[in-house]
Amino acid sequence: METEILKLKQWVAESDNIVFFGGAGVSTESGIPDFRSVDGLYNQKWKYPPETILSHSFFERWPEEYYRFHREKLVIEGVKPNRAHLRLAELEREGKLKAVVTQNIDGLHQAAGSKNVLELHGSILRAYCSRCRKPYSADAMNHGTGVPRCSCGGVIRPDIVLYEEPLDQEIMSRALHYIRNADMLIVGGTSLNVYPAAGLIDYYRGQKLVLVNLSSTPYDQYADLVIHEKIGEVFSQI
Ligand code: CNA
Repeated sequence: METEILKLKQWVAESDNIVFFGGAGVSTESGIPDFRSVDGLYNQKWKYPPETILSHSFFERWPEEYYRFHREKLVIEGVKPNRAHLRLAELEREGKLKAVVTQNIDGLHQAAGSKNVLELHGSILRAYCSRCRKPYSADAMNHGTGVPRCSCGGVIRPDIVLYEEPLDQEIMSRALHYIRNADMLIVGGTSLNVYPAAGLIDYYRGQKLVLVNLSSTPYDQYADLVIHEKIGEVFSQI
């Protein structure tokens, strides 16, 4: 595996137009469980599967149950960016990395110092009223009990894309633009199972598609370099 990491290091040194596309696996080393690993949210006990609770219709129908799950499973106190987030921010400062496209909703790339972060699925650090769209601080939503309500009576919701909801088209097209023009695309910590986000990597046209993921993905066969290691450990060596 050392040879692969050395190759990645060399490619990063040679490139000045890198785009990173990542998912929940980028934050597991910060202590946030992903969905599909053995200790991920899909394998933990809850009344309903996470994709049911995190859906638009469930939120509309059972906001109390949604918020119980949200506060217990999505909000984790004291999390900090790990070596993958920090190195990505550094690569941006060095002028090598042009954008981070993420499926994560935890805000850790920005906490690490990354500026150009395209959040395909939104962020639990922002909230707004589902009726009048007035913005709210995420604090009231992420802490406390019960369903947070707006002064208009509407339910305050997280600024995340729930299942059954469309992605923000402007963010999607910006992500597509960066990926299409990248000379190197590093894909990390994602099972590449969630569409349409995962389909974005089909737009990459270069010769340096790198996958850094603990388990294999449907895209392993198309990649120019595959590293099945922890992403924080890999990024601390490049
Ligand atoms: P996923 O389907 O749970 O896949 C995560 C992948 O990461 C798996 O293939 C793991 O093998 C791999 N992995 C786990 N830890 C590491 C590690 N340390 N190094 C390298 N690889 C690792 O998650 P996806 O992101 O693919 O699925 C998309 C969903 C998950 C998005 O809608 C996210 O919003 C959602 N999600 C986000 C967070 C977060 O914001 N931190 C947490 C949990 C789920």
